[in-house]
Amino acid sequence: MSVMNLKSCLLPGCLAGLVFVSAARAEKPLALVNGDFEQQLTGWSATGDNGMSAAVAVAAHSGKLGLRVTDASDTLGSSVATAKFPAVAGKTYAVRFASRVITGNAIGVYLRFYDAKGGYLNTPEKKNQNILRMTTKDTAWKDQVLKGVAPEGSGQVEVWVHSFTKGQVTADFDGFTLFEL
Ligand SMILES: [Ca+2]
Repeated sequence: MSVMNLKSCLLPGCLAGLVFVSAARAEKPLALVNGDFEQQLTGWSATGDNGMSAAVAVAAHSGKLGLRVTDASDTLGSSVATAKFPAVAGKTYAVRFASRVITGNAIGVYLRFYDAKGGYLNTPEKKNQNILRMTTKDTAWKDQVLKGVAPEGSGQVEVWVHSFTKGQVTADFDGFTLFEL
């Protein structure tokens, strides 16, 4: 912006214009329910979790509860997923959360897109998985963000917290929010 334009921006009309541009670029929050685990696992699906995930006080980053995943198996993994939200092919989605590792690194947060028939569009075979994998260094609470572009044919998106079948890990998560950018 030139000095001339900056000066003209002192006028109320110009400022209103800036606010408008800013609003047009705003992220669109998706209605992820209970991303802070204050209502236990309400709104999350723990099907196939093998009893590894729980909302507990010791895992709280904010509020009173957070999600602790305790995976002490080399042959089973955990699974908690949000509801599925409408997704538009080509658009970028971002999940934000806080996490820390107690021990291990065999765990990640995924953004998974589905087609209209409920089929997975992100697979190891397609090499297009959106995964933010924890590292053993992440022992302090850290704000994380994982972004993913909805592939062709996308109809829905979900956030999935999954510890791997191979490997053991204990990790905490809290404060999930999901946005369409
Ligand atoms: Ca919390």
